[in-house]
Amino acid sequence: MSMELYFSPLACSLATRIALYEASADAGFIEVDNQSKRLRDGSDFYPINALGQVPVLRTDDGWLLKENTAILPYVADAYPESGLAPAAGTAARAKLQEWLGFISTELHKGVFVTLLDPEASAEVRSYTHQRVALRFGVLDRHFAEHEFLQDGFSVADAYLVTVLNWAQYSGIDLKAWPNVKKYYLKMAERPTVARALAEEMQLFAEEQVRRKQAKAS
Ligand SMILES: N[C@@H](CCC(=O)N[C@@H](CS)C(=O)NCC(=O)O)C(=O)O
Repeated sequence: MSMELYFSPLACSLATRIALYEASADAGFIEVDNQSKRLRDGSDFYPINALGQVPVLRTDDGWLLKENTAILPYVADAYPESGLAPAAGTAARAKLQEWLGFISTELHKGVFVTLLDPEASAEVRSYTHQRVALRFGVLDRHFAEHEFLQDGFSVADAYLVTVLNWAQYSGIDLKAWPNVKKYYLKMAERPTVARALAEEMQLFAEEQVRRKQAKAS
């Protein structure tokens, strides 16, 4: 049985798609409508994740794994030849976890979730925008001297390019952090990332059409 990823177009689950492409994994992809919490066959997503959130990975042994910070290293370890994570138990692996934690809590949840939420008030938005400079400054200084988050492309880069892709929809102009911008543009050109982004842009557009049709009917 191959791995299956429950995903929503352009959501954070894109990071795992990128990792699976990097690993040339034989994986399946199951689309979740994050508004209706339904799969394309109409079935309910909540039994898969009681929080109604993607990503969820069904492993090749058939059990379900949630949380980006758990799924991404799991995929890397399942395909060690892909070099997507340093070996477990090393300092480099601990640093990978540090980056994953930073991306998940300080960027994904700490900044982007609020800025992407159409229901967030102007006050909340303005407060969140104040948190951006410190966090993006950390990244900008890192990318002034490094091509990737670690020695080579890792699952942390897959996650980072996924959240940086939301900047354009969040009122964050990457121009203020030129090294981050350069990194994002370079990562977006990487073949696995470019493929994942193009596929999910198309799926996102199709999802918008379906939602419009459902509203009109
Ligand atoms: N703690 C989870 C959060 C995942 C998450 O925020 N997923 C978003 C998409 S990027 C989602 O499914 N949101 C829909 C919802 O919360 O209803 C993780 O890090 O994996």
